[in-house]
Amino acid sequence: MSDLSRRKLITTGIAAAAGVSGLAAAKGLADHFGLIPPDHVGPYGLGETLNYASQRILTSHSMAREFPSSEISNPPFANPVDPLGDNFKRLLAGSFVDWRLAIDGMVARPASLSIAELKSFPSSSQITHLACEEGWSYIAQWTGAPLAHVLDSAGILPQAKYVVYRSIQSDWWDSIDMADALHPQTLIAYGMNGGELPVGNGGPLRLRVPRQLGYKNVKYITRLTVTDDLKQFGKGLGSASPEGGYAWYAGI
Ligand SMILES: Nc1nc2c(c(=O)[nH]1)N[C@H]1C(S)=C(S)[C@@H](COP(=O)(O)O)O[C@H]1N2
Ligand SMILES: [Mo]
Repeated sequence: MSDLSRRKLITTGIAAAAGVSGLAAAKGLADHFGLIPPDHVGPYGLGETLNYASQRILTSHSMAREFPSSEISNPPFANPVDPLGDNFKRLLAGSFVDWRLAIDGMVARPASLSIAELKSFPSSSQITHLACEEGWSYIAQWTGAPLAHVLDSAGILPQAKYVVYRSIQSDWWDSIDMADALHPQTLIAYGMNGGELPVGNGGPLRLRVPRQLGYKNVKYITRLTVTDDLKQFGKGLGSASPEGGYAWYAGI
C-alpha cells in the first residue's frame, strides 16, 4: 500500500473512530475556522477535512526540517516528466530570457516577472527533502525568491485565501492556502545545489513547498493567481491532483 493510501486509511479510520456526532462537531469546527479543503467532496472528503484542519490548527507555522550539506543526495533522481512542448523548447533555446511568471487575481499590482527580476528579490536557500508519494525522495539545496516577497511586491488583497500556480504543462496546476504561501520556506525556486535549477527538476522555475509532498512542487511555473475561491479553477478541487485521486492538502 502506498503511503498516500495508508494516510487516507488512517484519516478515514480516525473519522470512523470519532463517531458520527464527534465528526459532525469536528467538521463544524473546521468550517467555522475556514478550514474546509477544496476536495472535501468525494469518498475521502471527510478524512481530507479532518487531516487538513487538524494540521492547520496544530502545525501551521512549523518549519520543514533542514539538513547539513553533507546529506545532499547525489545524484538527484529526476521524476520522469512528459515531453516538454515546442513552446518550452523555444524558451530553452533562448536560455529562458523570455520566460515570464505572471501574477494576477487578487493583487493590487498584477505583474509579469522575468527570471532576472525574480533573481533580484532577496534570495533564500534551504537544504530540504522532497518526497514523492510513489516512495522515493531526495535531499537538495534549493534557492529562490520566497513566495511571500513576490506576493508582497504585487500587493495581496485582504480577501485572498489561496494561491493557484500553473505550469507550462497545462495538466499540472495546483494551489496552496495563505499559511503555506506566506511560509518562509516556500520558494519560487530557480536554483539547485549551487547551480541553475536543472530542467529535469523543473527549471527554470518551480514552486518549492517543502511542507508538502513532491507533487505539490509544480515544475515549469508560468502563472500565480491569488484568489478567495478555488471553485472557478478546473473541476473546482483546487488542483489537478485530486482529479487523479491525490489529496489537495499533502502536508508532511
Ligand atoms: N509540471 C510538472 N510538475 C511536477 C511533475 C510533473 O510531472 N510536471 N511531477 C510532480 C511529482 S509527482 C513529483 S514527486 C515532483 C518530482 O520532483 P523532481 O523531478 O525534482 O524529482 O515534481 C512534481 N511536479
Ligand atoms: Mo510524485
